Amino acid sequence: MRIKQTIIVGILAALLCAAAALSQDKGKASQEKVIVTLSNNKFEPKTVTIKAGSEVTWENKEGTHTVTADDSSWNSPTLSAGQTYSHKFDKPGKYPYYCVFHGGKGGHNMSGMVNVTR
Ligand SMILES: [Cu+2]
Repeated sequence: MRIKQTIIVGILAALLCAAAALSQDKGKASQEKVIVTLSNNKFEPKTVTIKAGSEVTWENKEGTHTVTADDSSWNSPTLSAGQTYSHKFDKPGKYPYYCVFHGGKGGHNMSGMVNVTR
């Protein structure tokens, strides 16, 4: 009986370790790289939430667009289809942005939001 119990406890402990390792990997993956796609004429997803120190990459699928911060603190060049732009967010906060051709400040038309958490 004792041996059986020991084996069962051992198996349960191993399963718990595996589950913990898996959930850690998931957290890391979502923290490292977030992709937002640009198409005519929207950002998808419109809002992303990331941890401070993470990088967002915008991939332009079609048309001509920009990724421009509402406060102009960061700004992509004009992106043609197939081009990408990346920006790293070190400080927690809300970072609204827009496309200068199809959107405007304050969430107008082609616009998006990056929420950066600790
Ligand atoms: Cu645009």
